[in-house]
Formats: sequence, C-alpha cells, structure tokens
Amino acid sequence: MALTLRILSLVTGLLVGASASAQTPAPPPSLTDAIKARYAAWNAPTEPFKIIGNVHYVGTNGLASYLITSPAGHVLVDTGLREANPQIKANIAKLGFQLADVKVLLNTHAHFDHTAGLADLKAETGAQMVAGEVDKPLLEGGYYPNNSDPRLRFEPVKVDRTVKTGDVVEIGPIRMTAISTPGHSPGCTSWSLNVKDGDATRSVLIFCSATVALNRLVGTPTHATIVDDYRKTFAWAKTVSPDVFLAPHPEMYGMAEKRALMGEGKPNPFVDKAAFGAYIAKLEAAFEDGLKKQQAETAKN
Ligand code: 4NZ
Ligand code: ZN
Repeated sequence: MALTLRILSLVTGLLVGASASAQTPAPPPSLTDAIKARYAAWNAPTEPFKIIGNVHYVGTNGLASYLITSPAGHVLVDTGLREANPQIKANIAKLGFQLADVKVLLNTHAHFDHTAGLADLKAETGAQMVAGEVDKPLLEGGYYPNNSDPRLRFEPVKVDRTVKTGDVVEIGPIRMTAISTPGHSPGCTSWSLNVKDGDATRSVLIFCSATVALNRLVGTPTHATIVDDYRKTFAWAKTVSPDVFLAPHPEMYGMAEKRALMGEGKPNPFVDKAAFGAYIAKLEAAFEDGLKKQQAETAKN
C-alpha cells in the first residue's frame, strides 16, 4: 500500500511538475515503477481527430503527436514510445493522409517519451529531422542529459537541421516558427503557427514543456544553466497568449476534456486565449516549489 502510494505520488508529481522527490527521496527503483506505470497510459490508444485547421491529433491517449497537413507535404511533431508507431501510422491513415507525405519530423524535446519512435519513422518516410540545436546531441546519442539510467535511453535519430528562436520550417503553406524554451530539456523547442479556422486565423502554440519531472535543479544539475533556462522560459511564456495551446502531454491542456466538448455548430473548445497563461502560472509555481524542495533536500545531505 505504502509503495503503491509512493509510486502514484511520484508519477503524479512528474506530470504536474511538482517535485515528487520531496515526498519520495529519489529512490532509483521507484523510477522503474513510475515508468512502468506510465507505459500503459502512454500507449493506450485514442481516436485521431482534427484539432483545428490543418492541425490533427495522431498520438496515443497518453502522448501527443501532431500532424500538420498541406498539399505540399506534412509535418509530424513528436512520437510516443517506440511501440506506439503503429498507432500513429494507423491514425494518420484513418484521417485520410499518407505517411509517405510526411516530409518533416519535428521534436519538442529529447526525452524518450516523445522521441523513441522518431528513428523508425525517419527511416520509413525519409523525412527531414528538425530539432532544437542544444537537443541535437541528446537525440543523436539517444540519452537523457547527465543521467546514465538505461531506462531513459531511446533509439538515436540523426538530426538533419537544428533550429533556435525565430527559425522557420516551411512546407508549402505551412510555416512553423521555432522558439527556444529551454529548461525541461536544454534544447526544448516550442513551435508556433497560424491556422485557418473558417474565416478566422488562429495562432497555435505547441509548447515544449516546463515541468521539473525527472530533472535535477541543484547539486549536480541535469544541465548547467537549467534554473536560469526555466526562468527565461517562464518570462517568455508570460508575454504570449496563443489562441490554441497544445503540448506533448495531452493532459497539460486538457485534450480529452476539450475534445469531448467538440461538435457541429459549437465553438471550438481548443480556442481559448486564457488557457496558456493559466497553465503557465501554475507551472511556474510548481517549478519554484520544486526548486525549494530540491534545495532543502540538498542542504540536508
Ligand atoms: S517528461 C516520466 N518527458 O519529462 C519521464 O515529462 C519523463 C517525463 C515524464 C514522466 N516518467 O518516467 O514517468
Ligand atoms: Zn520531457
């Protein structure tokens, strides 16, 4: 019972960004349990659907992948775990699109839960792999920064093009602008684009992430500039209010709840200018809390 609770609290902590390590003093075996517990949820299937304009959800129920389509070719953002690739491919086909038309693979950040299928999909499509400059060595090495735990490794993927803030990925009418939002990973990259929604144009942000999750912020940090990086990302995040906020973990923006509200003639529930700001406020508080907890823990040892 106590163990189950500890695992649950670790997993919950990872997802909401609270430092679970304060309740659970970072025992390596719990990582295995946390990952295992997440696997089933991460791999659970879901129906693909059009979110808005040419942006589609083609991921699993637990991990987001986005297909941005155009007559000149498609962009796929992130995969889930390696074994979820058949689901992503089936989801693309279900929506009436062809895997072979995926010309670019984008990544938000080089963590196994969003990258493990990239190498296989790149081999199958020949698509160009594009990622944040600072995450390139992680993607090409298939590892988590400053962590040799084999459970965090993934199939390495060659990065053909690296980006930083302001760089644009273009395919036909698709223009996706990279924004470096480091912290959660050193090269964490958010992607912004405009989509047509009837007569309106909507701004869409696929936010990389800024949860603490498995990251070490103090002592031997996951990467040297990590605390400053998170703070810069929060400062930037407070300056934007996209019409549509998306992220690599669907629960970050209430994917399932919003999808359930979709319907003919109803306003699109994914259009919510206040959603990102509200999320960032909570996330920043969770980060500062996580930082304090890690500092207190380090001071004790
Ligand atoms: S992440 C786990 N990508 O940092 C690992 O949000 C990594 C993340 C979340 C959860 N995990 O092992 O449970
Ligand atoms: Zn991550």
